[in-house]
Amino acid sequence: MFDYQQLIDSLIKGEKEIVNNLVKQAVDEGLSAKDVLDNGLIAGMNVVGDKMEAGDMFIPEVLMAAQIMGEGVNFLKPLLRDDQSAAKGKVIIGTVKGDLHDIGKNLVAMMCEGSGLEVINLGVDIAPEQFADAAKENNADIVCLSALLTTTMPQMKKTIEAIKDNGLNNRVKVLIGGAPVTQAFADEIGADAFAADAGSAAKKANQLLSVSA
Ligand code: B1M
Repeated sequence: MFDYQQLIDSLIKGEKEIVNNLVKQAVDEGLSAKDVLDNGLIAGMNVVGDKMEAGDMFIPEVLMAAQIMGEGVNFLKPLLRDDQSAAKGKVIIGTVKGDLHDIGKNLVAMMCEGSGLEVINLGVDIAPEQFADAAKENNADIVCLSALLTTTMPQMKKTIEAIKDNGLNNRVKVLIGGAPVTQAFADEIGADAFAADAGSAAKKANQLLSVSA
């Protein structure tokens, strides 16, 4: 029986080699990549979050955990894509202006790819106009916005306005999320959808596509 707690503890302690070996061991034991992601890496990062919040972990340790998580996610990524069929739609994703958090955003990108969508990941600290330009240039169906700071959430509304100003709002749907983001906030700023986690974000993106088809 695979010991998820050992994986979580090693992620928190920044034990890169051990985490890499445990992720591989879990997959070799036949556990699904999504389970290893959800119950191991994301669960571990959520504990990191709680410890940071409680002042028990500090930025350098958090960054180390984030970097180790990224390596584990890269190992799992090819296993998460459930088919090689043509992309069902095109998604632009990024973290909003002023915000450098990308762990969750990259998980959303990966789950969307894994569900058969083509994903263009703009990175972090992305201005509203950059999102709108990328959506136009790539003829995108969906723009995904991530924010982890209450101080950067207003950039989501500015991005929705920039998309409207580019005459894209009939064609492009906006899906938002991030730890402080809520459905109520999405309704308030006129986003088309909100998702609380990466798995539901991929589902919501596919639902938005089928609605606009
Ligand atoms: Co920062 N940070 N951080 N941080 N950091 C938080 C977010 C914070 C909650 C910690 C705390 O103090 N309590 C707090 C924000 C408070 C607030 O405004 N609400 C905070 C702060 C204050 C800061 C700094 C200001 C600290 C400082 O410098 N004084 C600074 C800001 C820098 C900036 O952005 N300008 C800062 C910096 C950092 C690091 C860069 C060091 C690092 C990020 C590394 C990186 O991303 N490459 C970092 C980290 C790691 C965290 C915590 C510990 C973990 C965040 C994380 O990755 N969680 C975080 C504490 C916390 O969240 N409790 C914290 C794991 C990840 C899988 O979850 O990102 O929520 P999450 O993603 C989930 C869902 O939200 C959802 O799916 C994901 C997976 O299920 N989701 C979406 C995410 N995006 C979505 C988009 C969607 C749909 C769903 O649609 C498009």
